[in-house]
Amino acid sequence: MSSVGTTELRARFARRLSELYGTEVPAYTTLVDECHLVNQRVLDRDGAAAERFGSISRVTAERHGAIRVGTPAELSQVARIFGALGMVPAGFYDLRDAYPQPIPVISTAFRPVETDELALNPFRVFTSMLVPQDRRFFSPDLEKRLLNFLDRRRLFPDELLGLADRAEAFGGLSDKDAARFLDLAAAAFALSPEPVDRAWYTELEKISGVAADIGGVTSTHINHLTPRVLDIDELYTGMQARGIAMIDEIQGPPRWHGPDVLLRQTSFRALAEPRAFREADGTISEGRLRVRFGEVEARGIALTPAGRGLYDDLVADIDQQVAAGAARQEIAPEVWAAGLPDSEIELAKRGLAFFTFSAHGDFDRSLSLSALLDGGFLTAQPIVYEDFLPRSAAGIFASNLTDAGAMDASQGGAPRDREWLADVIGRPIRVPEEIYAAQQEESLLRSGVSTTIDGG
Ligand code: OOG
Ligand code: NI
Repeated sequence: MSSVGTTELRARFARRLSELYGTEVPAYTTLVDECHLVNQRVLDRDGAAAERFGSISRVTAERHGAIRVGTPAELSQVARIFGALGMVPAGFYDLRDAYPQPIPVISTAFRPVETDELALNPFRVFTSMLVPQDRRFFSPDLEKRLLNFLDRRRLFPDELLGLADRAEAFGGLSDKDAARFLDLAAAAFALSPEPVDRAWYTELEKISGVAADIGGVTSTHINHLTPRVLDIDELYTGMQARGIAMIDEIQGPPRWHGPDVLLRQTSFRALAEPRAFREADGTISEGRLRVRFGEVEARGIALTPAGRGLYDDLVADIDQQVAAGAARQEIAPEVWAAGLPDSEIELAKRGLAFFTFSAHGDFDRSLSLSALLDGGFLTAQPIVYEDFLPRSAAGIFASNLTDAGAMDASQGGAPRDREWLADVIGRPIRVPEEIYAAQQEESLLRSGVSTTIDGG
C-alpha cells in the first residue's frame, strides 16, 4: 500500500534538495529570494501574460539540479532512483565537441514527460557521465586506472536502490519507506566529508576539472540547483546589486522584443568550500575545492526541428560576426530580429515552434492552419521547452572551471550516441522533439482539425 505516490515523492525530494543546498551553499538562498522578488514584479507588471509559460505556482517550485557520474553502471542506478520519482531520461547531449570548450562527458536529463506531471512538479536533473575511453582526454593507462577507481566505489547504498525499485514498481511508498528513501537519496547527493586523495585528484584535474570532480572522489554530489525566473535580465542585474558576481553573459537566445524561445541561463561561481585531503604520506590536511555553483534560468517556447535549425543558423551567424569584431550584445538582437518571426502566431504558422491548439465554434475543418489561426477558430498555446541546450550546458561547466585542461584533438574520440546510452543503461531515452510533437498532434486531433504542420 502506497501512501506517498510518485508525484508527491518527487515534490518532496525537490524540496528536500532545495533545503539541503540552501544550508550548504548560502548564495543559493540569496538567488531564490531574488527570483521570488523578480517573479512577483513580473506578475504585477504583466498580469496573465506572466503565466503564459506555466502557472506561478509551478514556476515558483520549479528547480533543476545537476549531477555527474563515471560509468554506465552508476548511471543505471541513478535511473532507478529517478524512476522512483517519475523522472525518465530525455535528450542526449554530447559535450565533448561543445563550442567553445569541450567537456569529457555525455549527458541526458531525467524529468517527468506527461503534461499534467510537469504542471504538478517539473523537477529535472541534468546528468552527465564521464567518457574515460575518449583518447582526446585520457591515455589508455589513465583510462584503466580511472575505471579501476570507479569500479571500486559505491555511490548508492543497496537499501536506497531497493526502495527505489519498490517505489517505481508500485507507484509510491508507505509513509515510513518514503521518509527513509528521501533521507538516503538526499544523503547520496550531499557533499561527502570523505577525504580526497590529493595526488589522484590533481592528476585528473590537469586533464579536466570535470574529470577530477567525477573520477577523483568516491561520491557524487548535486553541483547546482537552478530556480526558474520570469525575467532573467532583471535577475542578473539584481544579483549583481547584491554583490554576487555573475558570469559574463546570459547563455542561449539574446534579450529581444519577440517571444521567449528555448532556454536562457546564467550562473555564478560558488565559494571554495573546505574539504579534507589525503596527502601522499597518508596524513589528512584541510584544503579547499570549488565544485558547486549557482545557476538560474528562464524558459520559453519549444522549437520544432525546423525552428531549431533556424536557431542554430542564427547562433552561427552571430558567432561569425563576433569573430569578425562585432560586440555580441549589440549584434545578437539584430540578427535575431532579422531572422526569427517576432510573434507566436507567426512561429506557429511557419511551423517553427510547438503549440497546443484549441478549437472555438463551428468552422470548416479543412482550412489551412494559417486560415484557422487568422479566423480565430484555433488558438495556440505555446509548449514550454522542458529540456537543455548543449552549448549552454558546456558554457555552464566551463564557467566554473579554473583552467581549460589538456586535450589532444589529434586523437580519436569514442563514438557515443543516444542509442548507445539507452543500451548501456537498459532504458529508452526519450527524444524531446518527439514528446512535444506528440502533444501538438494530440491537440490538433482533439480539435478535429485535419491540417498538418510543416517543420515538425
Ligand atoms: C551540468 C551543467 C549543465 C545546464 O543547466 O545546462 C546544466 C554540470 O555542470 O554538471 O546544468
Ligand atoms: Ni543547470
